[in-house]
Amino acid sequence: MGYKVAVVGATGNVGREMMQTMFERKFPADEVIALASHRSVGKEVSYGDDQILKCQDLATFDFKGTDIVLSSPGASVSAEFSPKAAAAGAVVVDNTSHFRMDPDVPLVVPEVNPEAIAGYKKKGIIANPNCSTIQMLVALKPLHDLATIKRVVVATYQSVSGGGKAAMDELFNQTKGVYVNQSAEENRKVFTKQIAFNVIPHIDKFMDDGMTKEEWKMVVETKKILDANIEVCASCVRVPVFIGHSEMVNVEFVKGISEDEARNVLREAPGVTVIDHHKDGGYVTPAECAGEDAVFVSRIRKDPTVKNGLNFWCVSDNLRKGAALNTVQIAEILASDYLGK
Ligand code: 2RA
Repeated sequence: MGYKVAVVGATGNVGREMMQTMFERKFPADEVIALASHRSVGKEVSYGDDQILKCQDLATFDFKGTDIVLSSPGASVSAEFSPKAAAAGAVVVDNTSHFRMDPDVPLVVPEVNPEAIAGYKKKGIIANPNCSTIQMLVALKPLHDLATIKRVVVATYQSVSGGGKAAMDELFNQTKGVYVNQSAEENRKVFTKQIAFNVIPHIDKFMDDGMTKEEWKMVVETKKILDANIEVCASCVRVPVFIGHSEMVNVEFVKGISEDEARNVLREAPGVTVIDHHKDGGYVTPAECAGEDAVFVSRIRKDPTVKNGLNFWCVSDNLRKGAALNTVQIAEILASDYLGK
């Protein structure tokens, strides 16, 4: 017998990717229900190669009998409906930011802290971290085990798909517009500045200390998931790429670690693919990682300005490992190790 799974936010970028990922990985689902806001009721979404699901109304859906909810609506929608689903007996794996820092909600990257999943029993909710945190931690975990990380300085280059479908449309329309002399302003709704042929050093809202919330997430989520002693200094930047987040990561360790040791341990690490030839083209770019599951690590090299320092570049499909795949991996562990059908 398999599971009854509801996907909340089924028409969004991540919701669609969740259903695709579940199908590809043969998630043991007997029934999959697509849920969306009232205005998307009846809209069709595909599950696998040949199944079309009609979206049902999240607001009136009765979660009783649903085993697992994969949730990726807006944070305020999740704040309202995830506790309702949990109260009806489902376990919610939530991709929004709403529950991530709740001490009674585990925040999980399966390659890093799968044991934390057991904490779902407190509230019936497991949180999926932010996309930029997930890919960085998949790469940092084996390095931390080897040489203990003291401090991380990271600059991100994040694709527009992290901002949803409207953000992707904005990049597309502004790019097209440039060739027909249309001002970018005419096609600007989501971003604060032109995104086509530009980069924007601002993701999510500004906080009192000048950090953006996206940067803050990388700091606090790293502490919650990997190690509270790690200091993170993050700068998050939106770039005109459709899919795939990139990060240039500088790490300072407590113990000495050579480039080769880092490369070898990363080669063995789950979820990581090392492509690192120190020559033209010997690295992975976001255009090559779209549709892939791995976190790709390249450009591993010493930082000669500190005692135990390394730099590396990592890219990953933010809709897959940064969102849908990580959520489905959590659900897989939940199904096999905890719910036991
Ligand atoms: C972004 N971090 O890329 C968001 C998506 N979760 O905007």
